[in-house]
Amino acid sequence: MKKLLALALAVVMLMSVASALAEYKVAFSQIGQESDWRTANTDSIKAAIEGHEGWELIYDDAQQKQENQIKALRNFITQGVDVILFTGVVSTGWEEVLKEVNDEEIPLILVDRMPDCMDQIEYAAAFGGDFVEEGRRQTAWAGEYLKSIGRGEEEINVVIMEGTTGADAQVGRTKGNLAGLEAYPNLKVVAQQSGNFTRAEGQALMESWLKSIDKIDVLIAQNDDMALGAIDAIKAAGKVPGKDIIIVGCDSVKAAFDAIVAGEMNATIECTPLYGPFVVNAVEKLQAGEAMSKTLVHPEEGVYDMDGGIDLGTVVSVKAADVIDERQY
Ligand code: GZL
Repeated sequence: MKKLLALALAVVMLMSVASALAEYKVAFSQIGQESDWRTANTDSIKAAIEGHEGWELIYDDAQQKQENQIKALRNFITQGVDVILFTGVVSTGWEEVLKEVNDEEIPLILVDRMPDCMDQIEYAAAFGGDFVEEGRRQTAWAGEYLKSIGRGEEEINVVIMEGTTGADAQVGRTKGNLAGLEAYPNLKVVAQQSGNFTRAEGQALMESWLKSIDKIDVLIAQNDDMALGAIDAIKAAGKVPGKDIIIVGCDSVKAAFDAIVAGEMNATIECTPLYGPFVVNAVEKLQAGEAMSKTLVHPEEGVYDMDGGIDLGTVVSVKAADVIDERQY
């Protein structure tokens, strides 16, 4: 009997020590699994949190639905988590629920896509891509490349495959795409439509454009997954991707590097998903009670293409084949 009591006491003590050790609850409201970028982003943040002593990950995948994210945020509040990481599937409609997070004084860390109410809410830190510059780099790359192959005066038809409508990344990249085109008056936009950042929808959209548009010279795809779907459609239509149609993606995921090295894609603009180290740094500072800047931090990002050497002002492209083996996502 005494042995049983001793065992029970040991188990209770172990459980209380374990719960005391895993006492810091880091909640993450993730958008979904729509792209290779998103998968790499989830993996980076999960590994960082689950690999940190004393932290427990509370994770929610919203399957690209805003209503699911709002539910998740309210569940995090009910669970009494210690900090919330948040990226919004779209940029509007968050003020009410994020103010509920503020009212509960749960620190908020904004990653990736920013809510348009970020100036009206309290948050501890913010980290994400410079989407306008990424968009500008896409069209500037196309303009500079065409000039480099002697097509700088030719009337060029451009189609722009946009990301999820209303997402911070889609709004910013579209703004940048159009701003970049101002320097290349021979590049004319003949179609602009959302492929929702997914490969399947990118393929379907390119199939419809190939049927309805006589001459497509350049595809600007606001993420690599849509570009890869479009490549499938271009090949199925008997055209040569990367030659008949110049293809510029965004994200710089591994599959895009493979396509560029294979000659089926021309360039990709980097947008790193590897936010794990940023999250660790921010949450550790929160735990230590250290103040942090609220300035949105943009990571250093590159441009990768078939041959390198395309000067975009803020960056010069690098040959994808030269760095493909060292890529982390
Ligand atoms: C960008 C991110 C975008 C990626 C897409 O930071 O929000 O969402 O470009 C992803 O691949 O779906």
